[in-house]
Amino acid sequence: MMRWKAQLITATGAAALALVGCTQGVTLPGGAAAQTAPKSAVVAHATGLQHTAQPKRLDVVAEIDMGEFSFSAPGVQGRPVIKVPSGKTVGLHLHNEGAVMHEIVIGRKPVQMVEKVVSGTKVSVPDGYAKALFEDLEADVFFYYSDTIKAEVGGAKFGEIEMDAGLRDVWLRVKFPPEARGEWEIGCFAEGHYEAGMYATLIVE
Ligand SMILES: [Cu+2]
Repeated sequence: MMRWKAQLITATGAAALALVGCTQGVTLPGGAAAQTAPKSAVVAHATGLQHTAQPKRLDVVAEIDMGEFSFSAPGVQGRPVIKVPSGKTVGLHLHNEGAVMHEIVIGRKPVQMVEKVVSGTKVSVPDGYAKALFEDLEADVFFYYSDTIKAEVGGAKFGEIEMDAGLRDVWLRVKFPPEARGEWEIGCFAEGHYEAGMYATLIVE
């Protein structure tokens, strides 16, 4: 893992120099984190790591970072409201910037509650959404291990993606249909995370 990190920093450091000026950042109405997809994206994340690899054929890129215990977006203060267009090919770029595992679930509220026994006491805890976006909608999922090595799952339907600490450069490539328009919530339902405030808003326009 340490070797991988060192390689990534070296590779992105060199690439960043070459790519300065190529990123066409666009602030959408409402201060969203989406931007038009540059040829090669260079985004500074909280850890200082940058990425250069991304799937092909993206019209729009939105950054989603995870940490303890919130979702964030580079350059956005506080809990982000991420706006993406329907009918275009969107790249959702997922970074776990934290020290523990986080998961990402995108769904329509309300949040579903389940009964669990914690320390001998029965409690009601959040456990996902009434409807998860990618249970019906296909996305291509990319796991980048370096700028040039990746795994890709095409046409995937899923409920959640779990990302260990240190796992960055996971991408979802998706075209939102008109019926997906409206407000969604992005949540992490690892134990205690949602209650701690680990959620954000995704609006498909
Ligand atoms: Cu979490």
